[in-house]
Amino acid sequence: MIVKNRQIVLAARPEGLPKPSDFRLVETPVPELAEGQFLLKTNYLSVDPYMRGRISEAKSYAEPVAIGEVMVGGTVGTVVKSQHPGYRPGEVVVGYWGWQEYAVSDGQGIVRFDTSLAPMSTALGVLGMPGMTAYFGLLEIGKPKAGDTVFVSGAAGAVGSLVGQIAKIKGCRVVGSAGSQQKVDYLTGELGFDAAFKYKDVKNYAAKLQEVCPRGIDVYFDNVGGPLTDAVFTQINVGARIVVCGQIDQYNATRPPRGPRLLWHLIVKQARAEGFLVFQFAGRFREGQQQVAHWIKEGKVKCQETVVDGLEHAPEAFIGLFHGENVGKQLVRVSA
Ligand code: NAP
Ligand code: FER
Repeated sequence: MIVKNRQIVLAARPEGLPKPSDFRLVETPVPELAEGQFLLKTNYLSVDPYMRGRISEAKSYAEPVAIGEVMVGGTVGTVVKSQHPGYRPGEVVVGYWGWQEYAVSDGQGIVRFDTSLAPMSTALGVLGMPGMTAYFGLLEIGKPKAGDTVFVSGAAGAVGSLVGQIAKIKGCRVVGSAGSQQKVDYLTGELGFDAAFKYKDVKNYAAKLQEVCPRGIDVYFDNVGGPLTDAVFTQINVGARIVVCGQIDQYNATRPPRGPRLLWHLIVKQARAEGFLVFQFAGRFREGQQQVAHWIKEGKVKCQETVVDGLEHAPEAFIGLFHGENVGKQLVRVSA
């Protein structure tokens, strides 16, 4: 006889940068379990940049979250009660039941998480969606070769920090950009980046890139877009690969950006810019997870997380992504 659920619902469609009042905490009773259902208790929920798109009007790869609906998002939790033959209390599972303390499931969209690989929080980070984005985006779209210069923007975040570490494992020279000196020191100190810079201090991005990537850029893993990305086009080598992963610089824009026309650089450098969605590699996630888990065990990959406590703080944690408040993967711990 469990009790009440706490949920965060979308209260309003944000204009520009989301605000706490665009979200609302509600209490609802947890429904009784029917045959074939089980009850999940959320341990961690994920906040991610893509959610900005899901709460705007525009239909994208999925329907937008409706006003009054529970916020979407990746979750990891524990089965606490079951009327389902396939799930027992105590099992740790990953899914997309969103920003709430409890959820009733029939198993759809639920995947077991093997806690012998790594702690359960990594199911939303290095071993989850952002981790697979870094792994397949870099290796399959970026195709780095030993000796290449790989430049990663948003380098201290969930995706970027893993991209840089994998590029190092592959024998590349790795350079990153991030929003604070603390992050820059973390990249070059803890993560073994060859160079990094604080983009917020830079006036001339092209000159800065020339300084930190004197042999040009072979692979650009783009998490941010905007003027920094514009400058990268001027610094690419023949045969370069631009991995278009994210454009967070644009996610809160209220009108379409107007930038320089840059495709000329792809012609003269016989280069490729390719967008991708992590889900196109869904059939290979097991392989990616096993490999990244192996690197963690070997000490070659570090999985930094920024954790805030309490479901009620999920909106601030989400908004914090746009202010660079996170190092590594931003998580909300909903229950221990
Ligand atoms: P994250 O990097 O952990 O968090 C977002 C970071 O973006 C912040 O920490 C902040 O760091 C930086 N940022 C915010 N506003 C910025 C701006 N205007 N210019 C430059 N940097 C800014 O997030 P993530 O989950 O790893 O995602 C990284 C990117 O990958 C996002 O663009 C996301 O949409 C994309 N993504 C794509 C896919 C796909 O399938 N294509 C999948 C997952 C993620 P600073 O302190 O450095 O500013
Ligand atoms: C993301 C940014 C964009 C992401 C997905 C998208 C899963 C997809 C956008 C679209 O289909 O329009 O970070 O992560």
